[in-house]
Amino acid sequence: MIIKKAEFIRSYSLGYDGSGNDEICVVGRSNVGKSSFINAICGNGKLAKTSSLPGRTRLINVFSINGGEFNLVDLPGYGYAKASKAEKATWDELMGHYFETADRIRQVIVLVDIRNTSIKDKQMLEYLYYYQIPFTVVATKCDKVTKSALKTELNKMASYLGLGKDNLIAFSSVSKLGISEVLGRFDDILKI
Ligand SMILES: Nc1nc2c(ncn2[C@@H]2O[C@H](COP(=O)(O)OP(=O)(O)OP(=O)(O)O)[C@@H](O)[C@H]2O)c(=O)[nH]1
Ligand SMILES: [Mg+2]
Repeated sequence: MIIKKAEFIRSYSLGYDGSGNDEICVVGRSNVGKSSFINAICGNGKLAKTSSLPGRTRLINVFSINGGEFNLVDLPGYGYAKASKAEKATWDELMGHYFETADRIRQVIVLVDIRNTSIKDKQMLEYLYYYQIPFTVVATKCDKVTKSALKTELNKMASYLGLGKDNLIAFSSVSKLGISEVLGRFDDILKI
């Protein structure tokens, strides 16, 4: 797949019931690189707002890809240690509702930091398994580990998350590693 056109549609908070189109959504811990991932695969550095401060994306942001082929959805991050109880409750409610109406979700792209895999990531995958929502795990920020250490780190991550060794895509929005693999995966997902 080639992403020729990516447009921001709108942001939603509570009560989002889908965009009326097939969706591929992006989840992951706060600051893992979700917005950067969307910008990198769309070839547009300004599409989704990124920030070095964690917990910035607090809304569901919907982007239309290739004039309606599917929608890409940037979800708020989980596991931000400094979030208040009320903020955490809002996240639970927002995401609970999002995944409840899961029929239109063709795939959840779960981003996990290559240097910082957490129990929260494991819990996210357990949740998706439980509700039988299809997902793909992408290891982000792979530019931060040396080429020689990358394979070992990926294997460690796969084993911790209970995934097959080859069921991980190594990615970096800085070096652009993994973009073509992700886009190939999107083709497979949308074909089904
Ligand atoms: N080195 C490196 N830094 C990255 C990469 N992806 C994102 N970052 C940096 O990590 C920080 C967070 O990136 P975002 O894309 O805003 O992360 P996010 O997951 O959308 O964050 P929230 O919306 O706050 O949950 C920013 O400073 C990015 O520049 C990457 O592949 N490599
Ligand atoms: Mg973000």
